[in-house]
Amino acid sequence: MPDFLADIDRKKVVVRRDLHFATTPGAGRAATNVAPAHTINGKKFEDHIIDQAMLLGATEEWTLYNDIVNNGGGPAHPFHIHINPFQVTEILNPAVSKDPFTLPDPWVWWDNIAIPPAAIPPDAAKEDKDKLVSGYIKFLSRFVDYTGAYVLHCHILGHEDRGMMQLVQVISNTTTVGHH
Ligand SMILES: [Cu+2]
Repeated sequence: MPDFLADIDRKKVVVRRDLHFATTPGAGRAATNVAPAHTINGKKFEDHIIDQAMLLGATEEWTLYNDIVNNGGGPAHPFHIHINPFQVTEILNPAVSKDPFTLPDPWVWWDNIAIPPAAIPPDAAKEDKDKLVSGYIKFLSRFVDYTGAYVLHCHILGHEDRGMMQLVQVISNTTTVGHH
């Protein structure tokens, strides 16, 4: 195993981020003809707007949620980010269990993974039998080598093209300002 593929050191996490993926169903082909909306953290993609900025070399932990919308679970959103792969450490798939699954190390490197939809866990406690729970994915990533802008997005074309995408920018961790 080459050194650069060694597991990310959790103790080096400097930033934690939560990203919420949400699909609001449309009104279909009814007279109103409202298109579904696909958002991340409540907004659609906007060109030139940087949604996530980080320093080169930073280690971060991200949690991606598949939100409950209109008392329902949406589709699974296959999350994809360019440039740097990530290591998934924890998954909550509420269609399977109310308890998250912790992945044993050594972890797998991913560049695409589905965020499980919200569901009522089959093993929910009696008082939670009608409570939807958001699915989530937790991962560690390092922003190595590359400075500049790129994107993360849902890999379902109809979702990303309707706005389920964000601009990411990795910023140099050195300064060009000298001392006098
Ligand atoms: Cu999607």
